[in-house]
Amino acid sequence: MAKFNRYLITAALPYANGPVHIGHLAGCYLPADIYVRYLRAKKADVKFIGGTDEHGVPITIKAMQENISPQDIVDKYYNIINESFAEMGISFDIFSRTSRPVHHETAADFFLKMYNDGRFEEKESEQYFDEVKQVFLADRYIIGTCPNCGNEKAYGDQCERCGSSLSPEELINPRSALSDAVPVKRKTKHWYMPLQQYEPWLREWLLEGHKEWKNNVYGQCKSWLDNGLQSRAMTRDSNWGVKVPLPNAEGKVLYVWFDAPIGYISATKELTPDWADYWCREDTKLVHFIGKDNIVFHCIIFPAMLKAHGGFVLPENVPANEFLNIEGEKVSTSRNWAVWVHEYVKDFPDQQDVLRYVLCSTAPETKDNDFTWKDFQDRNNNELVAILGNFVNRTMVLMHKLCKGKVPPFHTDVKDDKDDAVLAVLQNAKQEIEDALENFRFRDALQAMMNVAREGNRYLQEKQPWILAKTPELQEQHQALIDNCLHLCLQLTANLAIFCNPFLPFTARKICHMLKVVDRMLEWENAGSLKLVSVGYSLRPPELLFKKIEDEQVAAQVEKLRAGLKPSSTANAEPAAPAAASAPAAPQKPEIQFDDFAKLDLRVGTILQAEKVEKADKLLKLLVDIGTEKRTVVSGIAMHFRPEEIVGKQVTLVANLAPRKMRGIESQGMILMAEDNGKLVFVNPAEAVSPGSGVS
Ligand code: B3M
Ligand code: ZN
Repeated sequence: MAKFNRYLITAALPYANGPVHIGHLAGCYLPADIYVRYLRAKKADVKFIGGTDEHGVPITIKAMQENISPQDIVDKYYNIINESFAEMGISFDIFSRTSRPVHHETAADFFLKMYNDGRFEEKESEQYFDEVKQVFLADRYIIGTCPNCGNEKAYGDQCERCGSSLSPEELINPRSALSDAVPVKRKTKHWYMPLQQYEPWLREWLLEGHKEWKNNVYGQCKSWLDNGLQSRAMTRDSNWGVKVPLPNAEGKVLYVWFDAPIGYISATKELTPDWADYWCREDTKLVHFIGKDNIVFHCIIFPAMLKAHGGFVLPENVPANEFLNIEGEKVSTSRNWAVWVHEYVKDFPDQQDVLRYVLCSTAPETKDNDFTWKDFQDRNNNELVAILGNFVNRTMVLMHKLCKGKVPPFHTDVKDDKDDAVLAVLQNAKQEIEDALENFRFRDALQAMMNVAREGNRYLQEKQPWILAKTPELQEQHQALIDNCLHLCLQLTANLAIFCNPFLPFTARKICHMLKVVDRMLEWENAGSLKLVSVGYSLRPPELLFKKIEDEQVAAQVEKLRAGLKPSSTANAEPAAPAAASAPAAPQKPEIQFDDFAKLDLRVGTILQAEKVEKADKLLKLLVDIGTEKRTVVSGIAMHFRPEEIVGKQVTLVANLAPRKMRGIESQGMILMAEDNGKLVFVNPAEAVSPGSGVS
């Protein structure tokens, strides 16, 4: 810790081609903000850098789809994104844009320095060109038949059916994803960074030097390095982006993944004339918060660029999160399967901390995780309302009732073991929260904070000051004990404000308001103190910190999700953003023997009836004809199909799976489904067969 005198914290720059959803928040913006708020409370010298990524194919594609200029696209979404973050309390010191002149200049200079130092290879190659749209087709903007599995919709960088990594040249019958035209080959020149030259250095710096990085991050980096690095083009043919600052480079721009991370530097420049203190001094701790699809760029390519350029600090950590799914399915922006932040803040005004709490509690820190509206409601009602809100409210109400609205004194002569125990809880919590936050274990830190409120409730329950004050006579007799209990509960409440501040900044401020203390009380050095509210001080009336979320609100959100779902028809499918140099496909399961396979009894069946299962959003109850009999099957596909549209369809059934009760209905088998990026498709024979036909 002592090694660092200042902190530079970055959160990935979202593409300005759409609004942000809760997966973005959970993936990197919320953890980054929690970390930064904690550092600020510790009075650390910290800058929190953000902004939008406004270049690259994701932007130009969106512009073509909406038939407006790229500039209009980025202007529109910059505003929406910026506002969403502000509303959620993501406290950037600056939220910049890569389209600003300071960035174009910074990125061009960075490139030029590397160019002058001989860091690039200049290579001419033939690439596919769309004559209709007049653009070169990189990566995902070219579609064709996969040479390995025959999938007719494989992309130029990857086949999503068989997972193989491809180059555009390998596709059979290539077509432009933009115009459907058959592309032609054209010669084009680009500047490549020979990443393989940085491999020994990367191994030493990262694999040897940063074994403390999260397993998911370290593992991905190791596998990239073990697979061997190759030269990678750092320029593209396009009119949208940072122009390549060389003569005769008309129509060439910097590759978006070259310019975007430099955006962190440009934004710092825009923020402060002291930017170089943060970027160039060894005692700065640089931390990049990102989602898992950005790992290779932040852990391998950008560090190699920084190294090649020279003079900059390198990231000290890159605590990337995995993905957050929604209601059991992958987020898909093209299918509109997402909870949008700008809509959440409208639907749940003044409840930003609820979302912050839920997303932090279920943060995909080590593996993908699921967000469900039911869980959102449960965590609000059973944790925020019932534990934290309840403790603070009881404390305030009782203090007003039994101590005349003033902070009561603490009488050491009647102090007991229970008082000591609650004090110990406070001290331990401080340490626990610090340790967890400093090691990017945000869920654990949040739990430790909530434990303080839990213990507070337990303490109140043990002391029962309302019983001690049952009659005026009793109260008079017990006033010292009552005072002690509420004095400690008030100090605990003030400490809870400090502890919850990084996670729940709006709540922390509400507590400060009730206690009539200024925000400065929230400084971390005050944590653990028993002198946060002064004896005799009169406090404001209690106000509820959280309110119950009703079943109807949750049902409305689930309905909204389902109603907004767009079919993923391939005709107007939006090409996904170029994958992070093709993310590794799901690993194959361990090998099995033929005998293992032969145990499965697979049969084709026809769906005779389908209906929704009451009170189960995801389930459909099906009646399936398998020739010899009719089976009832409960299947988790209700989010994907309306019952009436699947009656009559043929499906493949695992007929010998042990029956299982779901929502009181016995399910007698399982239906096979293929999953394509969150979309489910029945696995059925290529032509109709008689029900009961075996599959082997
Ligand atoms: N815009 C990718 C993304 O939004 C990219 C991040 C840039 S961080 C420098 O996931
Ligand atoms: Zn394939």
